[in-house]
Amino acid sequence: MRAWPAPDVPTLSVTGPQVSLHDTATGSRVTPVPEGAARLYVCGITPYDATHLGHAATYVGFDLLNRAWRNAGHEVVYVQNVTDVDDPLLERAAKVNIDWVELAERETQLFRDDMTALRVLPPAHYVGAVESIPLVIDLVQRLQAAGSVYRVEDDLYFSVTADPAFGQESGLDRAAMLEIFPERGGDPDRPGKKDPLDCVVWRGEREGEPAWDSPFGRGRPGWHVECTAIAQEHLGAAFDVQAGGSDLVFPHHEMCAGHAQVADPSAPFAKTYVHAGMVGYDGAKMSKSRGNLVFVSALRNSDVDPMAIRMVLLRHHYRTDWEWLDGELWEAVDTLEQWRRALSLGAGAPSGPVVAEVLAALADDLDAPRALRAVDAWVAATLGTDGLADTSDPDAALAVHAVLDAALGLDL
Ligand code: 5CA
Ligand code: ZN
Repeated sequence: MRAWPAPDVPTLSVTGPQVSLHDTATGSRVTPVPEGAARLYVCGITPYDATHLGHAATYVGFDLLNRAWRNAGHEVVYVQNVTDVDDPLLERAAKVNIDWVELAERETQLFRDDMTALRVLPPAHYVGAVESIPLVIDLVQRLQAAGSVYRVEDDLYFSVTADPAFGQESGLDRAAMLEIFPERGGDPDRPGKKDPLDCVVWRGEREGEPAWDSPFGRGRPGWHVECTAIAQEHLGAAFDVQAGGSDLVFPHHEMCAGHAQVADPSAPFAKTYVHAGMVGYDGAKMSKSRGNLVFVSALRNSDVDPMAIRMVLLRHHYRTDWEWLDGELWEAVDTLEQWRRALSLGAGAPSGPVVAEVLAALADDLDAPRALRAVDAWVAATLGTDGLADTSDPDAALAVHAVLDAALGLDL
């Protein structure tokens, strides 16, 4: 699948520090040491209603990792999927009476346009579920060969007990898993299952639903195998970071880890699991099913500067849950005006410390709010909000402009 165009990113004259991240699996801070290129997988959208600000926060959050790694001198191989066939997409298409392929294409294009406007670096491999069906079939066959797959009517299930490490990614106990599972696509009560937590890897054909030929009969991929198969194909085993919103910690990333572990016990799926907090609106998590959404495209259509949207997202640390407030957008519009004014002066307060602080903050578990505070202070000193403008560094604006663009994705 086609990704979106890459923005130009300036190369900085200083190298950033190695990036440390909070790892969900161990609950601790880790500093992944990429062997060769850094390998990153971020779970992509299910394209039936894109792109709300929760999605945008997650993709901008991991864009900071992509940029921090590059600024630390690593090459990055970034992979993202598109769940372009799954229950929620088919249900929405049926509800609004539109062909599911057309709906997926339309929403995926909208997502590309939103990511382009927000200056999110595109993945090297942007991969749809439909185009990955041969990969999924191959993975299901490997899981079968490992004795971890069984049939319930026309559907194939993955047996979670086949993975001795099951639970290691989320760290949840069984009671918590059983509570969350049905809320996130699971079917614990289906008769014939060996364990309520087992998940579908191949869903047999249903009337009125799309289906593809396979050695297990006509059907379509389950959700979790899709990401496992795509990540393994494009990133190999034990890649550096598997990422997504915190709603994917369980069951999605746990199942991905489980599939990979059973298919190839010699290596883990990913070395590190990183999760973004949930963005809410009107008192609840912003979600397609709830309908309390603010869309990036709607803001863009009302002529909101995409850099102001990006700035609001950056004001919140990627791991916190937070609520979208329209007032913060208008504050960001004002702040950008100030920042642009300071940058237009050319000379300004010394750039060395602010550049170093921005890079250090981002390498410290992607602390964008701290990075922005450093820039706020530089702008205040440069404009002399206390009556003492500091223009001691003749090339300050050039250097600050470059780090804002390269590290924070703000092109001002
Ligand atoms: N296609 C699957 C992943 S394979 C999926 O979860 N799609 S999604 O469209 O529902 O979500 C896309 C990404 O946005 C996921 O990483 C998800 O964790 C994240 N996300 C969804 N809602 C929010 C929210 N309210 N706040 C922050 N991130 C969110
Ligand atoms: Zn995924």
